[in-house]
Amino acid sequence: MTGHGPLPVRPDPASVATDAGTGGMVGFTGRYEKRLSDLAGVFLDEAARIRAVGDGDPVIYTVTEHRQEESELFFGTTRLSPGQVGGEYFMTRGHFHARPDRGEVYTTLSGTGILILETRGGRTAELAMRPGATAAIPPGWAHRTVNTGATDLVFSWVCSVDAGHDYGSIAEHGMRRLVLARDGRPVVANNPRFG
Ligand code: M6P
Ligand code: ZN
Repeated sequence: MTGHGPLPVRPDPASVATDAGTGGMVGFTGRYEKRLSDLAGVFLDEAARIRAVGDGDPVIYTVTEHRQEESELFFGTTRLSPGQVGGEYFMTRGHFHARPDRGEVYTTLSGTGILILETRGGRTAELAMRPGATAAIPPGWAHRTVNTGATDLVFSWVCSVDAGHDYGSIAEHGMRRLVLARDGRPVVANNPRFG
């Protein structure tokens, strides 16, 4: 006897194959889709969103995750379709983490886009997403991804299991910056709904 207590339970090491083009993961533990009908209030032009829901309600993004019992981290992929609603590119809902001391890491696997970030105190940042780009999202920064390309935007992410999602304030008035398509190119602009 050494006098030490029992060792804590730890997960076994695991390697998970991810398809960079689709975000598919072998042996994923969870998956969900968001269609345009799930994204009320996300786009400035709500009438355009409702029209597009009537025209077939496309899948906007799919989140696939791998979560192990007893691990403090989990990871996954998000595949975001190309397209626009009312002159804004398809995007995720965007969220703060419920825990203000938890960040996240994104690595773009395929496609191109913009990662929109902001703090509650009003700092903003936009980071280019292209294959191989890894973004450090610090604690306290809300994050939303926007697909500005003509193909799927696929990225992998790693996060603490206890980070949690806080959608409240962004669902209410959006983020400070939005990405508009002007003459076929992405332009970052101030959100007139904010504030
Ligand atoms: C990324 C991660 C997930 C997040 C997903 C969709 O994959 O940040 O935690 O859930 O994007 O974004 P949202 O939850 O804002 O709709
Ligand atoms: Zn997050």
